[in-house]
Amino acid sequence: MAVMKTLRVFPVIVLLCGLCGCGSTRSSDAKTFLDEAEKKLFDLVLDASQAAWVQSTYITDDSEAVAARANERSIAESVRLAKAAVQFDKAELPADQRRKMNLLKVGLVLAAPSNPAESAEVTRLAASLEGRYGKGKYCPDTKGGAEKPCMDIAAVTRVLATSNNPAEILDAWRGWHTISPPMRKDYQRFVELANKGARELGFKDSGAMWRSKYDLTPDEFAKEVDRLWEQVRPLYVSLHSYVRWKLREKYGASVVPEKGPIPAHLLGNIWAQDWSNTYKLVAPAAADKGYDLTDILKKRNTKPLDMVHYGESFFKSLGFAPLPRTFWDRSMFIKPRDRDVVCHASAWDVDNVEDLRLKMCIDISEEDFTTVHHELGHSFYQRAYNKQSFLLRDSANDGFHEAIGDTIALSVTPEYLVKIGLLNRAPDSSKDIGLLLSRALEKIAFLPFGLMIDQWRWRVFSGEIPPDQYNQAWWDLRLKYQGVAPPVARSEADFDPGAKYHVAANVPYTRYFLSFIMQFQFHKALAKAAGCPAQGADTPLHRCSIYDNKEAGARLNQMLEMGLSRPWQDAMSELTGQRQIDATAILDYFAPLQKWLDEQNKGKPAGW
Ligand code: X8Z
Ligand code: ZN
Repeated sequence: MAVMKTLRVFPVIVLLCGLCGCGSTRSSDAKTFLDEAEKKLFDLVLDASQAAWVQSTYITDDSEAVAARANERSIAESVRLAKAAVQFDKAELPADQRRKMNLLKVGLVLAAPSNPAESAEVTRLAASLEGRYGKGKYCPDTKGGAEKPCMDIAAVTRVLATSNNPAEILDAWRGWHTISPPMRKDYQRFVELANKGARELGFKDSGAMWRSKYDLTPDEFAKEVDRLWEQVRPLYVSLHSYVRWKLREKYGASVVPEKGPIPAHLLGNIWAQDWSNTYKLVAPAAADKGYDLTDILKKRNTKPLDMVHYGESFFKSLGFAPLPRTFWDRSMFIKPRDRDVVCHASAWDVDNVEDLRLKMCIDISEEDFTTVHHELGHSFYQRAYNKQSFLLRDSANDGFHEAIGDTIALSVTPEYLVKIGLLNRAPDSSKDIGLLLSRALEKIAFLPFGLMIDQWRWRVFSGEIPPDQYNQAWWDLRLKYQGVAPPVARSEADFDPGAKYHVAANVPYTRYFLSFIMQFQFHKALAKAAGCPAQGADTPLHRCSIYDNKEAGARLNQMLEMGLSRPWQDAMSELTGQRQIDATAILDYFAPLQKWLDEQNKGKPAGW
């Protein structure tokens, strides 16, 4: 799908040299080629994005077909352009031209094969898989009993987040996983065709194409990811052991094992990717965090639009200009009553200039308060780089795009909530462990999930996981990385990966793993710019908010404005002084919690 820049595909352009194989070595030819390309790309992406917006906010067979065709046009042209760029491979080009030529080759998330029938087929499959996810509902079989309403993702999410009844939770978990078996055949075909397209562009497979965008080789990148996981794994294992113990106390020894994996439905989230909703179950009385933002927002009768205004105000306080009028006119903040939409939150940059939009079915909760900040991070990034030339209007790497709004959300501290009038008094430092535990249930719990999705997909694309092992391999990886197990037996009649949006919608996922690590590097650097440590040695990072600090805002903006114009290592260095993604910042942030967890876990089993 050609939508928010992070999901964007580069469409294309008239080929100056066609595919005749004639090599040009002149930088002036290259410049003409790139200029023309960027001009045409602009229109094609606009077409595809407008169609995709209608598709996602009004799912019908027709909107799907229209969007698939627009996407096909843009992808087919992108592929031709990427191939045509080869003619400049031997030319000595200025660094910016060389960079753009390379971006044409690695910029696609989906490469369609050049065969027109296959190109149409793969884009139709992409649209239909996402549509199926968007329409997904679990309709309980009432077997002649009282009728129960069908549950969409919002209803399923609510049960997982709030119910204390294991049978009810299990029913919702099992029910949501019935939306995806019908996707299995299409997904398998999609993988075949996507690989064919990627191979035509010279990549080993689609996964290798995804890994080629990080200013490193695909293999180097895979190693980086492994290195980062090794850095954070011990903290995850400590959290896992602690939470398993607490859940065992709550649900009993017959439901939660002493040593083995945690049943995946008990962690407060349908994918067990964010454990925040278990906070009330696992926080010891002496370590509560002192307030509940969901309760506060609900008691104040906060509306979805107010949630977006809170987010925008934060960015304005840093010195960013308000969002344009069209953002408020064209966004979708509430789930419409009369039609199917893709509720999964996303931020759109429809014209790649200033037609910014948010698409979200906002619920009044702390989780969605954070998600609004996440999405607006995309929006302010998109606007910050809109002065770059077209091919460079994107984040330094896709993890950066995901990290900006989350970095801001790390500044949603108790002290900040007091400042904006949502809280009367900030809890004192005796509540620090509660605050950190709550953050860890969101940030540390996510890490192995953020990693395993593409470990699965990379192997699916490479063929290491064949179609008849899709589901088994999925659960093997969930066990290996997350230490969770399915609550009921699974088989190859199931297709559990398809019950996650990003698999159905073909959105790469390693970006979130990177983001969850980088956002702590960014937060630390911005806190320093804002002078937080100067507030005294007793102002730890989890109490530091950069709200209202123009110096921090300016530093952030410097990095955002760079867009994709330089290797991500340069952008990272601009803000943090570091040239590596590095987990030291996240580990430092949670160091007091690690110590506390070690004490709690004494004498208890670790690992699974
Ligand atoms: O998909 C998202 C955002 C949109 S880019 C809401 N996230 C991942 C997910 O929901 O699985 C944010 C955190 C991880
Ligand atoms: Zn995002």
